[in-house]
Amino acid sequence: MLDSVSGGKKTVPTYCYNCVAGPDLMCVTVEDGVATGVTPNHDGIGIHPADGRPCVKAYGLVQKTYNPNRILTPMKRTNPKKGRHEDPGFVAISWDEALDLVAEKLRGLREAGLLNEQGMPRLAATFGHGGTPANYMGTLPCLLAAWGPIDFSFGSGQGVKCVHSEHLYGEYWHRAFTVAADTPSANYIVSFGTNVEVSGGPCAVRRHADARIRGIKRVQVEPHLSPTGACSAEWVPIRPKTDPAFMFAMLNVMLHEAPRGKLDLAFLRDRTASPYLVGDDGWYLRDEATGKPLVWDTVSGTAVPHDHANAVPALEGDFTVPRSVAKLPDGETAIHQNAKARTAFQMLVEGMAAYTPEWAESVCDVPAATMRRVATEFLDNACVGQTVEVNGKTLPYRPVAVTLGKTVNNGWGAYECCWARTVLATLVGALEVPGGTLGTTVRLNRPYENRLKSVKPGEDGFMTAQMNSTRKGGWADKPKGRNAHTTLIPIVGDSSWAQALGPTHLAWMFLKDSPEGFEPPLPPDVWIAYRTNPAVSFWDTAQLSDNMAKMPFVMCFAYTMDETNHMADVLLPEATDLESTQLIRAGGSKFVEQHWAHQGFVLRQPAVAPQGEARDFTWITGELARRTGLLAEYNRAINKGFALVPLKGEGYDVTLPEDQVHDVDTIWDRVCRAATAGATKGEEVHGLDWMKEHGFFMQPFAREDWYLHPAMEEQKLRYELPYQERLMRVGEELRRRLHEAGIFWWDEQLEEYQGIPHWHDVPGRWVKAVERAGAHPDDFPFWGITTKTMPYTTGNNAGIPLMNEVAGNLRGHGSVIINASSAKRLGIKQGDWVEVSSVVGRTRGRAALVQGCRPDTVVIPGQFQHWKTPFAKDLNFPSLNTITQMSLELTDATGSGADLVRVAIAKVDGPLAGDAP
Ligand SMILES: Nc1nc2c(c(=O)[nH]1)N[C@H]1C(S)=C(S)[C@@H](COP(=O)(O)OP(=O)(O)OC[C@H]3O[C@@H](n4cnc5c(=O)[nH]c(N)nc54)[C@H](O)[C@@H]3O)O[C@H]1N2
Ligand SMILES: Nc1nc2c(c(=O)[nH]1)N[C@H]1C(S)=C(S)[C@@H](COP(=O)(O)OP(=O)(O)OC[C@H]3O[C@@H](n4cnc5c(=O)[nH]c(N)nc54)[C@H](O)[C@@H]3O)O[C@H]1N2
Ligand code: SF4
Ligand SMILES: [Mo]
Repeated sequence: MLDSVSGGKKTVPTYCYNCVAGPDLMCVTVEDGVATGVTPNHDGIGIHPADGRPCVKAYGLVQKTYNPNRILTPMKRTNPKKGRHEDPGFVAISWDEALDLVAEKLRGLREAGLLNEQGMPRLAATFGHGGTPANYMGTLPCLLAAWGPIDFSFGSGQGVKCVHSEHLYGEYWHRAFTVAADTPSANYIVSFGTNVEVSGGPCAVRRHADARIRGIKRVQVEPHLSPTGACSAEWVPIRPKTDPAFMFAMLNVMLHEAPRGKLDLAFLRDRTASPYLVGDDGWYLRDEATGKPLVWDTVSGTAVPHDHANAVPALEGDFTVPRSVAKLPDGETAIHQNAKARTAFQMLVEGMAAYTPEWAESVCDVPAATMRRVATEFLDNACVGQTVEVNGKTLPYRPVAVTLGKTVNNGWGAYECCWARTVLATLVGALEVPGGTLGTTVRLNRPYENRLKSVKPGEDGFMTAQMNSTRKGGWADKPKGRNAHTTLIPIVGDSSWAQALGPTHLAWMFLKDSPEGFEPPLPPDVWIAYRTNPAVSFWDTAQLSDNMAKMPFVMCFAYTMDETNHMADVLLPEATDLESTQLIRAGGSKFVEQHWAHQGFVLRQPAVAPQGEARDFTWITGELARRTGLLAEYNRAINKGFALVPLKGEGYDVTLPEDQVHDVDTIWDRVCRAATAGATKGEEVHGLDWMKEHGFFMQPFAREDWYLHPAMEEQKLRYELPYQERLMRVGEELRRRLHEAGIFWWDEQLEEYQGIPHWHDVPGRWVKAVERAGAHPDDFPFWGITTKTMPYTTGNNAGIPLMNEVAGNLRGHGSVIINASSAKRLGIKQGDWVEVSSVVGRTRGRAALVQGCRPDTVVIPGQFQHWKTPFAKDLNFPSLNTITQMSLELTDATGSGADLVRVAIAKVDGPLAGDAP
């Protein structure tokens, strides 16, 4: 797009990627060098799924730029004591002094050795909010790559409390780091707490609005009526954390009440492990010669390997297999003669037999008839047997999907929910086909830009899986990072994103106490944090802040003061969203509902000059590289592609000399050229100037590439469902390894490794946690939950007044949402101050009385209760994070937890005094 310049006014195209639902296109209006407004980028019409529109949050970027509370010079701490109640005594320093100070520290680390005496990286780094900081940190990834081992163990609110189990199981089963409905083609969606009208950004909102016009039915299952519930066809107020029971009941109806013929039997037979034969001991029966799982061939009436040509495997029946072997844990095998066999599908059918809707009714507090009807509607809308043409290719058409929100797909119960959701899809063949349940992108597998390319044959007829070894000798008995991801979480793997997806709260907790048999890790010598505020976004924030104060040297890239950089030694103010340059990928299929029919690159450019002394991230990084003595390695990393794409490829070479510092525009000009040349096989090469003018470079992305199905069919692969034989074996091996090492505190987590999941009292775990803390469960009779709101992107923009102004129009903003009849019982009226307390703390806010909330649940939207962030700290808003437990017992086998806690609520006179915790 041409910058339209008239008078002193111009329109500058750029992107917003302030939340995981991005990136979205937008333009900035600039008058006489001052940003005065944000508008859609109309050049995105027909290209961007929301036709070039950003969401309300992007409109806050003008205030963000001119926020009078910005940190506009580098600063250093003068008070060596750290803690919430210590004044850091920050003083302004020059860039030279700041960069030298950091570089000297970093050089010292390199001299001492990159790993400390425990074998842990001396340098640690934390980036927040679902990986979005990467879209603002310029070439920092190149310096990180040049550095060597870095510990990404210390989490923020992102990771373990954010869609975490779904990330791990989603990628494992169908390359789905996040999971979405194929909204443009779906007719029926059951959403368990997916607040997509709020959390999905303009792309999702647009897709769902269009789908409603088409007549889609969405059933919103969640304890309080979110805006998503409000614009759904039906709201089902389920008891918190009982979602697995609801989904099990749906499975029960589909497997025990509906005629078999209503299921997609061919899909189950050919694309899943349903026909694999399971012995009485729970292991697959395998072919002796090849070790391949056996199926029962109905043509020959014999057991044959799963990939036997022309076999027609049975889904059900009683079989005896004359000779077979089983693959036991630790590489042992068992030989079976005349083994009795059931299919994996039968294991599923039997496993779900007890979970009738009548059973689930008392667990979920939802009428059995509702669950039965939802299951039946799901089945009736599935269109089993139908096909649709996509770009001339015939694909199955299954317009039904199930989606899960972040308290459902996190923490205990999340395994069961992720499993049940994916099995529901397979029963009607609605996994990864038009209209169905889809993955969006990959992060544990590669390549990131097209998840289809990560589908490759692995073990047992399934696709490859990233798995940390649990074998003797292979298992990481010594953790390589402070959250022990390779030691505790086999399924997270060990790719570049894996560590940040380990049990990142353990890294914080172990700074204080480490459990038996586990050497307490030393803190990192240097911790770097950017666009993250764990002191507000995580659980038990008071304890977390105390632990953070133990970090010996902290460097924060800082926008304003906040609760995390309060603990810093050095603050570096980078040029923010509208002031700096970066090229990123956009389009294809990405997080949430970013499904485009295009794919390419979009530029962020300085619409205005940086405020004060703020400097472009790429400039800061280059200086740090030079002063640390890593310039050549850093430039090499840029050339290799760590800024975005390799600078050399077929037919082009725009690599940079390694021995000199390059300015920001030179680097991004090369990246723009390499990106466009690489995408067009050298036919179109566009530099930074072209990109600044046009904003983005896009090419068509095939719609059929939204779906994994063709890649699975071509390679004759099966989804690893419903039975989890491999996870059972991995779990048993992990149990042995941990016990050999004297670690017994992960035993509850080990129970999660089951072939067919079964119900355990999921909500009861939070009640028990109250007891274990020495309190009486009856004293905390309510559930406390949280929810996102449209104008806020986590705690990222809590300091922007415009967002608060807009949010004032939303029910419950900055308040404690409570059911009106529960409030009446407690003598609480609209607007009264209330205190919500738990075993770890208390928080206060005004009561917002509503009908649309379960009587046993209170909701605290967003993440507030700041004590440092300017403007936000004066709002006196409550936060669930102050009162949510951070504990081992509330951690599931993937290492995640949930934003959920048992609470009491009482009327009080006013806010907490001053800086009370
Ligand atoms: N109560 C509650 N807690 C939650 C959630 C919830 O829904 N409710 N959600 C959870 C989830 S899903 C996630 S992903 C996490 C996210 O939590 P975090 O990963 O910690 O990320 P943010 O809260 O976005 O933190 C952003 C910080 O970056 C600062 N910042 C903003 N812009 C800039 C900038 O341009 N430059 C610099 N240097 N700094 C900037 C902000 O001031 C803020 O302090 O929160 C989790 N915590
Ligand atoms: N506007 C905005 N959009 C965002 C973000 C943001 O901060 N603001 N953050 C982004 C990020 S990092 C993430 S992870 C996603 C998260 O996206 P979502 O998961 O869609 O977001 P939430 O609003 O946290 O969803 C919580 C919903 O779950 C319900 N809920 C709570 N407990 C339970 C339960 O036990 N069972 C059921 N069935 N429902 C329950 C609540 O009622 C609430 O409506 O959003 C992304 N998009
Ligand atoms: S949804 Fe809004 S905040 Fe998130 S990336 Fe898009 S425009 Fe930015
Ligand atoms: Mo998140």
